[in-house]
Amino acid sequence: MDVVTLGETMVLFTPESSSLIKYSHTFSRKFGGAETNVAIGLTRLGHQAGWISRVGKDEFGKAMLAFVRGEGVDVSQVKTDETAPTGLYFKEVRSGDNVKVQYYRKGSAASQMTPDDIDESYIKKAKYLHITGITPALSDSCYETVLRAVNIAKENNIKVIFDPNLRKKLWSEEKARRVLLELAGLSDIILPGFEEGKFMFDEKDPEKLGELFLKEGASVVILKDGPRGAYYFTKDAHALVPGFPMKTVVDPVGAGDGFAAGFISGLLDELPLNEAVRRANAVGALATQVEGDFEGLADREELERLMAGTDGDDV
Ligand code: KDG
Repeated sequence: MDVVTLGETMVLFTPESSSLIKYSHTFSRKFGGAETNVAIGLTRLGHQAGWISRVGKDEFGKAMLAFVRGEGVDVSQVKTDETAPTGLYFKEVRSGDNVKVQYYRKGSAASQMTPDDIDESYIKKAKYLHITGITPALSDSCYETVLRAVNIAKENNIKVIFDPNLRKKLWSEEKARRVLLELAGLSDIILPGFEEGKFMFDEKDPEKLGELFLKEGASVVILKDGPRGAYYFTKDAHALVPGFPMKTVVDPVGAGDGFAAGFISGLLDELPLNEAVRRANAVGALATQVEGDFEGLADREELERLMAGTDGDDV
């Protein structure tokens, strides 16, 4: 196994008959969840990824498991919760950067995860553990579950990759800041967005932010700055790696997960840091070109076309 991740995936409904949830009578049913988005991004690039979670004992849970399995992600560690339902969410994209989400995930199956859901031997098989700041926001037991996974990884020299993925709808700002900083302090590689960095440290300068994250103990910090690209920081070097600006953005949700998948893929392929960030920028950019949280994640061919500048040459 290359990467193990844990977190909630939800059934995602997007309006069909109007672009607004309020006026739409029909919705298309998809799936979305930051951690499975990353896992799917990795399998599309030819890596092995496993997902730890819970789904409800309902038709949505069955469909979700079949779907994620079909994308090549190992779902052997996903439990079916006997009582709590699979979580849902609705997403409305008004324009490229104006997205509204409505969650129906309180008390969901995934929010019932406990530290006992983590099989130590499963995490021990991985090269990287990927976590996000969404899972600890779901419940106290989910927070404990993330900590157990991180502790197992650390005891076994498995690198922890942390994407803060701040979701203000899920918890208070004060609690979010405290827990995100705690997890940053336990991680080897941190992938914050620029806004998340500002939120966590109340600092706007990218270089200072990079230093602040490194001081938490990570060896690599990648600060994402949207279409402009991303900065990487280590104790010896830092630089901005330019992004791949797209003419339009169809759906920005999942771009950060695409970025994470591209970056981790670069690490697994042992690329130099700047090239791993370039790959991350490319996968993130492609993810914005298609509706859905993970549908636009690239395979190797699509990735190479964008990076070679031949994207769109098929017509
Ligand atoms: O990063 C994209 C995710 O935010 C989306 O897929 C849904 O996991 C999700 C969430 O918690 O919002």
